[in-house]
Amino acid sequence: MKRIIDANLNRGNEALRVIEEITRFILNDKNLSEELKIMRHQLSMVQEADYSELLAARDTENDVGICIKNPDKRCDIETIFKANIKRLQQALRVLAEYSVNNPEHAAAFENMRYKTYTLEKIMWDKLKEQYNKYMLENKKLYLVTNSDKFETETDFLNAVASALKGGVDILQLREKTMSANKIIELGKKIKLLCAEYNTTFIVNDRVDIAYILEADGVHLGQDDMDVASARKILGNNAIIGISTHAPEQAKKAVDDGADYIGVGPVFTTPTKPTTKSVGLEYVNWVSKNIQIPYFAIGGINLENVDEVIKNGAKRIAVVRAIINAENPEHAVKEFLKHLG
Ligand code: TZP
Ligand code: MG
Repeated sequence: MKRIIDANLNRGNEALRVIEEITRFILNDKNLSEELKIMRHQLSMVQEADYSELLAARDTENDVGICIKNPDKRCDIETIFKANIKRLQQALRVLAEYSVNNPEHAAAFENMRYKTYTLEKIMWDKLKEQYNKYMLENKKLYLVTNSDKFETETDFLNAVASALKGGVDILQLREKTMSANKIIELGKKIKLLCAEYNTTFIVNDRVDIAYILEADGVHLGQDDMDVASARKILGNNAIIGISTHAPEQAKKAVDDGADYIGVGPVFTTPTKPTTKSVGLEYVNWVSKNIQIPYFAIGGINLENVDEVIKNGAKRIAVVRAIINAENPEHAVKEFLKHLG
């Protein structure tokens, strides 16, 4: 029992320290930082009081749980935060359960655990507010879905999961022929998958559905709702992207406050048959003239992606070359190699 208490006091303290650093150095939030510091001191006090007994019970070499890591998980502030707040809650829960001989401690641990749930929400909202847009900077590969070619929903979801596993940075739910209700049902499942792989989740066209699904943002076409109205509905933290096909549209999207733009179709594509391709010249123009992130899109595959990159693109969006690939995970990894 002492060994469990010792391990979880350490776990809790370490997780608290990691979270505290986020409040201090990233969110610059003095109050939150203080609150976490107090909690850390409370845990340290328990540790201090029982120090020699806890140390005597320690047996790190024989701890079978040590060094279990998930190499597939990405490593950004969001992930670090989520992992450590969960670690903290688990540690507190274990401490409460195993403090049967000390009801006072058990109650204090439970109290702290409840506090962490409120903290989690507050910190998450703050991180989102501060980081959503910054995080876009580091996102390079954007998968736009199309389930048309799949016989069953399960096959489609498996392909999506495989792509997410490969490391897609953003996923857009784009289902042009589905009813709103079907998109919502499918969207709930896709959102869960995105959460599992920590992938940004965007809804195509429909601000109402993005709102209902609490997506990270919405992608709008030239004939969809304007950016200001979409922001009014989705809030300031939502990521709003706009499809553009010409310099004037790109400039307007920036003026309107879009967070990113789509640039395409670079090549003709059956996925968007009615829109004329804009060619690599437009990619080149945007690279030189537009300061917000942009994703080149349309007919991009592993054979021609280098050409797109040569014209200045740092980010690309893809439908068929990923979702219809025999092995989406592998296709994603190959794209990521090109994007560096
Ligand atoms: N917008 C411009 S091109 C396009 C969209 C949604 C479709 C791109 O599809 P694919 O299969 O990658 O060519
Ligand atoms: Mg659209």
